Amino acid sequence: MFRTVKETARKVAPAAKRAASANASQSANTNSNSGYVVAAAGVAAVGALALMNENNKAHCAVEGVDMAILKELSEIKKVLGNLDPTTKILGQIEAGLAANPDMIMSKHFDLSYYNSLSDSLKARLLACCKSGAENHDSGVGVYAMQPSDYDDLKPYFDKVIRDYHKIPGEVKHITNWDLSTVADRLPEGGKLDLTKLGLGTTSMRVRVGRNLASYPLPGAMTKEDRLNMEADMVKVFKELIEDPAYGGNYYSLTPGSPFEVSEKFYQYLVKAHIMFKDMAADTYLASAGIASDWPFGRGCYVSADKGFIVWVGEEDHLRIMCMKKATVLNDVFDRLKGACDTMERICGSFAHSKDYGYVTSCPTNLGTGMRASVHIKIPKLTAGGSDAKAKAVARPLGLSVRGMGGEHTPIGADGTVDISPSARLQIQEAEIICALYEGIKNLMEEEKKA
Ligand code: ADP
Ligand code: CIR
Repeated sequence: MFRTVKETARKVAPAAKRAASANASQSANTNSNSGYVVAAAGVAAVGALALMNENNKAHCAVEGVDMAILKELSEIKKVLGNLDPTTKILGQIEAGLAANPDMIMSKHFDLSYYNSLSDSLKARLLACCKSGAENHDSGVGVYAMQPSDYDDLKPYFDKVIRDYHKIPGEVKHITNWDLSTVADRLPEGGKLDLTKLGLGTTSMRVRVGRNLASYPLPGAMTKEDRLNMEADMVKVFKELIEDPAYGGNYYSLTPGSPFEVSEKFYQYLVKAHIMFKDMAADTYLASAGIASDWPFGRGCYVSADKGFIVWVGEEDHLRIMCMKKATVLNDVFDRLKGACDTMERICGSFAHSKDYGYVTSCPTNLGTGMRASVHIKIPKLTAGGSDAKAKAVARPLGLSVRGMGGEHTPIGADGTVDISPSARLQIQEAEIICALYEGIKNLMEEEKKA
């Protein structure tokens, strides 16, 4: 990735050292020019350090760059990193690649593409990459900050998206909720009935991520944006609450809101799988700015029968979901389709990309934004309390395994897990619910064999 920088560094390391020392000794960044020199020197220093790492392995035998200079550059990099955010994040991205070569953000970060961008696009790209730069254990490490990032930074995002979603060619997403178009995958009568797979009453949930076209994505929202968006959504929920088909309540976490709930009630909602967890505790979301200003502008609407829920201010502006303990998957899927249409009619249009479908903060959710899940018990595949075997068996079936409190939480003591089809993009909504039904069938067969 940094080959260009490394080559440059060979040539410019001594000059970079002088420039950096000069700038570091000034009260740096007092004018825009010094900022550029510091950044340029810093990039060279970062490159030289990459070279040093490479050359250490080759017993430090590289012409023109001796160990003394490289050691000094290491010190310079530390100073520069503290002075200049651009230098710091470029260094973090490079270090991320060394620490975790599979991280999608750093794997596709190409310095020559970055250098070809205008200053404003450079800053936008780095803002998107900040989460992975600061969290080297990220799998993906990148979040969009504006719906337009996916188009304006397409040469970068397209690689990220195609890598994560394993799409070899051009991405062209189609939205389609119509189950009659997948009739060949439905059992006779069209019902995805879990009793036919040997299951009883099952906890089912289907959610979609949606963002309002009128606000920046959560990572770039100001506190004022968050409060204004919540106020806009309260107006939407008032309409739902007055509609006998929905009814219910809005619960806010915003201190001082007329809808504010107590900490105890919030914890009850989280435990009941109704409300989202404390985002400030999620380091990926915190680094991305998505968790900023927590808990301002956060809340959730819950319908009278508790089966239709809308989260406000989590990773996406809205997470719209239907939940039910029952046996027929069509119940939650069909209800969600109707509720999404109602929401889109009242909210105005949601952020949408002609190629990538519904726009979400995380490129992993693009397209449908849909996760359709059930809680099922697979005690044999989770014997010993580990989800490792269940995940290994589920992956080739196109399924993700999560814990009982959602992503990054432990599985149930009785072997109950949350399973959902992994695909979100270049798959249609109607296909996702079929994939869940088929996936449950296949996983139950694996459980029997285990
Ligand atoms: P998301 O599904 O929005 O990506 P999480 O994985 O964190 O986010 O899950 C959010 C909440 O939804 C968690 O409380 C999780 O336990 C709950 N949940 C997910 N699927 C189901 C289900 N089938 N039944 C009940 N709760 C569920
Ligand atoms: C990461 O990169 O690991 C986190 N930002 C979370 C990525 C989204 N979730 C996922 O891959 N299932």
